[in-house]
Amino acid sequence: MDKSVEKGLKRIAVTCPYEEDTLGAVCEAHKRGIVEGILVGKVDRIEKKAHEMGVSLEGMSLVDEKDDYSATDRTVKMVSSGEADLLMKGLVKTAILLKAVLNKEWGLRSGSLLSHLVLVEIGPLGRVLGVTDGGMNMYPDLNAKAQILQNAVDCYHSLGIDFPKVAVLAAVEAVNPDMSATLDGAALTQMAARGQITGCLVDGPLALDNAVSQEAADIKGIDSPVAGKADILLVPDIEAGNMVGKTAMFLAGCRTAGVILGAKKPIVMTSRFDSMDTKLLSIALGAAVS
Ligand code: COD
Repeated sequence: MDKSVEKGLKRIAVTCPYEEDTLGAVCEAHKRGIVEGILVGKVDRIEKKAHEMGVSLEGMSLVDEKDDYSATDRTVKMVSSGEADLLMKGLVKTAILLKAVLNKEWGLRSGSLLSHLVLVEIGPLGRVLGVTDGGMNMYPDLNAKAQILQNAVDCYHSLGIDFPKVAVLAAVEAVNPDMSATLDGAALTQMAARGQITGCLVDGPLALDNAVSQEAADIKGIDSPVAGKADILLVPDIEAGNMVGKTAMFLAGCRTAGVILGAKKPIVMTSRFDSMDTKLLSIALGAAVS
């Protein structure tokens, strides 16, 4: 039997781990026993980078591929065939990776919508908030939002959080027919009440302040089981989600971990500018939910 399977270790297949933060994070995760690394790409380039960084590739598998496209296709195929348990993006364009992931014959489609979730450690609040979807679906309609919400809830369940509270964010907490995010918030709340979304408590529309601050909710007189206590923030679109995540990271110095959910296996898709810490935490998150 494969040694990693014997030890219960998750195998992460990484496409094009040519830059310091990705390679460093995978080596560290491998060293700490979080995952077993499979590095796919130009092996001489990977080895040269590891040598420059002074990190060891001992115990990891290296798979030689000539370019970004063939490396990414090979990586995705390894995950969809079960040779690896999760996928990670290295120094390769997001479009190349997502096209391979969505390949109808050998990609990682599962029949569900794929969506991105980022966990943000909010120091001043002393808790972790999930934000979705600031990374994959651009302008989701109501149906897509329901699936994005369910993906995040299912992920929380697999992390041991049984009944997360979800705030559907808008700019205001009153339903305004001219603001589609408020209409979606009200509809999703009712869908959860009717059992069309399960395993969570949903309320919306809520504005960001009253979703996370009990004081703000009290001052505005909002009587809601979610207001002030949200675990997950469902944002209206990719622009809002991306800015919430990046504001927390770059302006407030929060630690984050991100993952794409809804595929056959989790996908760690961090951006080039993300730190080694973010990449390491994202690997740990992916391994935990895989
Ligand atoms: N889940 C499952 N299947 C999907 C999804 C999804 N989220 N998105 C598209 N598909 C399927 C469709 O059903 C279809 O069969 C096929 O893929 C192509 O669909 P298109 O033509 O609508 O999609 P594309 O290929 O034009 O775009 C899909 C992307 C995910 C590439 C696109 O939505 C995108 O670029 N998203 C933003 C990614 C990004 O830039 N993130 C920023 C990271 S910081």
